[in-house]
Amino acid sequence: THEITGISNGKKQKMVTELDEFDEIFPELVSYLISSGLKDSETTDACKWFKEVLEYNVPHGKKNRGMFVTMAYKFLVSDPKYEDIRLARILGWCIELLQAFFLIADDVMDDSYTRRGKPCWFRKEKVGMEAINDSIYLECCIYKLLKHYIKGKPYYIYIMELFHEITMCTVTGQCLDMTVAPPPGNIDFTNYTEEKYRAIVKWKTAFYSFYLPVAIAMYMAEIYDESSHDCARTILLKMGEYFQVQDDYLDCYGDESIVGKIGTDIQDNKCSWLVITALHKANDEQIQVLKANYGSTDTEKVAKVKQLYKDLDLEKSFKDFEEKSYQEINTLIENNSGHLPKEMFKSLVQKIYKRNK
Ligand code: DMA
Ligand code: MG
Ligand code: MG
Ligand code: MG
Repeated sequence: THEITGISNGKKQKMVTELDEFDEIFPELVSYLISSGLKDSETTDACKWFKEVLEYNVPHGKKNRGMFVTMAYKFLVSDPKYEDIRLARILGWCIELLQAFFLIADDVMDDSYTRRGKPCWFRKEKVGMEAINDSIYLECCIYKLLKHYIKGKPYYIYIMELFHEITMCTVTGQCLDMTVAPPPGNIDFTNYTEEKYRAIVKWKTAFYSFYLPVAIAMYMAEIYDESSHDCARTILLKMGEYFQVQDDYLDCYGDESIVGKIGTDIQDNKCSWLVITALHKANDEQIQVLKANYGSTDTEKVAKVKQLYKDLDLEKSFKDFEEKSYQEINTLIENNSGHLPKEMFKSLVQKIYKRNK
């Protein structure tokens, strides 16, 4: 398939992976995005800055979302043309741009320190609140690329509208995430319910991380019918929920050098899967401990919350949740795929099951 292994002169050659092919396109997109502004001496300085914004913030993640487009497309079209695979990769980069746009803002809102093993963009001395404009710049790049590469294709308008709609979903989710938390010093867990949690993660994560890449591939394959999109959405939103629970778990239990970010959910008073589960398992006394220590940057308070998580054996709860979700997702795939290939959904789950980053 896309991996080329060759033995020549008794030496094993380097395999060209889908990730390599995906990465190879990025520099070309950067040149295109900044070239017009570079030609005008008035905007040269901004374009030089934007080049750095793109290079620092866009290409260094796991790139799961970006690569999901090509992965899904290959399942949907039996003999894809090279040129269409290339477009699938470019649209994958558009998702990576959307992600970078949200992450820059998310790190400001969450008061985070690191991202992908480096300081958050707004933490860089020369950047600061300019990060807000840079984040908006990255969003603009999506539409510039769509226009340049797919205008004229029958699916152009569908994919453009999809990006608009999914952006709206994600900002809605980010708003829920921010507004569920009461003001500091006034801890009140009444809003921290499972229903509320499900709503937050569906809107802030599941739409853009899972439905978006597959829906793009479906449009490219000229699958426009509502019922197929409904089938896909049902399965993919469930995967997205599972993915955000993993993210919440890794915020506290992940290895920083592997996940590339320092957790801040306890300090930020987040309605995280861990705190929801803790509230569910805790006795009255433990709930008091949680109330007294959650949502503070004080390292001793953070340590008390982590100790409580340990006492409640949330690691075990998470492992159980992971197994249960995996089963549920597979059942959904079996029963809800409609005319879509089950293998496409299964290979997406395999990419995230038991992930540690
Ligand atoms: C992130 O949720 C959601 C979006 C839309 C960026 P989060 O704050 O838990 O993400 P992270 O843990 O990567 O900061
Ligand atoms: Mg965050
Ligand atoms: Mg956040
Ligand atoms: Mg997180």
